[in-house]
Amino acid sequence: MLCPRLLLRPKSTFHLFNFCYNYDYKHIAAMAQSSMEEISDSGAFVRSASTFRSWISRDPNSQFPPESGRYHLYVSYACPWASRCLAYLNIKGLNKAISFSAVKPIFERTRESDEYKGWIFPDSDTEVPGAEPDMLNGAKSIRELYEIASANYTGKYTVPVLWDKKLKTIVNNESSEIIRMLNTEFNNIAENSSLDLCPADLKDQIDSINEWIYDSINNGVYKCGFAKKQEPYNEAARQLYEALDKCENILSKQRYICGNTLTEADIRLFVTLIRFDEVYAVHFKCNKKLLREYPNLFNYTKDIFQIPGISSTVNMEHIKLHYYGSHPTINPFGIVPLGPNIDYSAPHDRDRFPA
Ligand SMILES: N[C@@H](CCC(=O)N[C@@H](CS)C(=O)NCC(=O)O)C(=O)O
Repeated sequence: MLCPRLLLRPKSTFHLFNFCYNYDYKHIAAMAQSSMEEISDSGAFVRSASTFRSWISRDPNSQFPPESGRYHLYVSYACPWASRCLAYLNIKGLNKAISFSAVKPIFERTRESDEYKGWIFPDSDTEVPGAEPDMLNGAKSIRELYEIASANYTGKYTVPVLWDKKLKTIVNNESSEIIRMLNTEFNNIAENSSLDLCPADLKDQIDSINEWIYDSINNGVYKCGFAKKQEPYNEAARQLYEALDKCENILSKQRYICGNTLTEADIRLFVTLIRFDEVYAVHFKCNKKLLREYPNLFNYTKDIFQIPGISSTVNMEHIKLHYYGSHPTINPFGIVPLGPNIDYSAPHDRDRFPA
């Protein structure tokens, strides 16, 4: 049975994760090695909480101070959660201070002794353009990194992973927290330190917008795609389109989702929108309406894509190969659809609003 506390309005998605984790969802979370296994008895996808939750902080007593060259971000270009961290590295001007590398796009067996398929590093730089071997730890998979960080780890082997080269451990694997750290804690090092994507006067508004956008859109597309019964799919799709309509309405009146200033909420929304027509519309059955049928959302997506530093975080080849190639229960033959190949660098009309 699905956690009855889900029926209550949670204060934040973080609380929602923990309520579920602490209640009858525990048995699912404890066993799940991969998101696709996180299915409740009612057939709904229920994502479990991330495990490593330490903070890089300028606090003098911090175990993880913000030192240049100390941290590494492991990502997949396919993953929206990892891509938002990558977007922050670029727009905050942190690429010299924090290194990153990307895994191969399609899940593969990580070990001969069991069946788990997950993120794998290539053997060479040339095997899959964009993906790199793990030069730091010589790991063959993201799973191995989790095992270096915690010998008894049982849980999902997800990206992003924010890695501490000095202590050889995972600092944090929760993207919503990683982006907050990148926004504030490296400002002595960041080339674009004046950019504040979560200013104090907008924080409450950003938090409350993030909450419904996460639940209905970012995670909502996964709830549509991973549902194993019709009813949870119907409900997730209903909520998804209600939220997209709401965004379309907001964006008909202002340039960005929190007003006329770019904020964290835009980066978080963007990573889902950019994947929408190419992947989610087909693979996750989010086809009631396409992104390009929403004039404001579509132009907004182009607008964010064209911010310097964002387009290089969008590797559509990896994105399509991953989703269509890594979920055999959804797409058994791994066929990657040809289209629609949207050009997000084409002109947009968002300059009609003051920025
Ligand atoms: N809460 C995490 C979610 C990360 C996540 O689910 N990543 C997916 C890729 S999009 C993953 O690595 N999945 C691996 C698996 O399910 O085995 C975050 O936002 O950082």
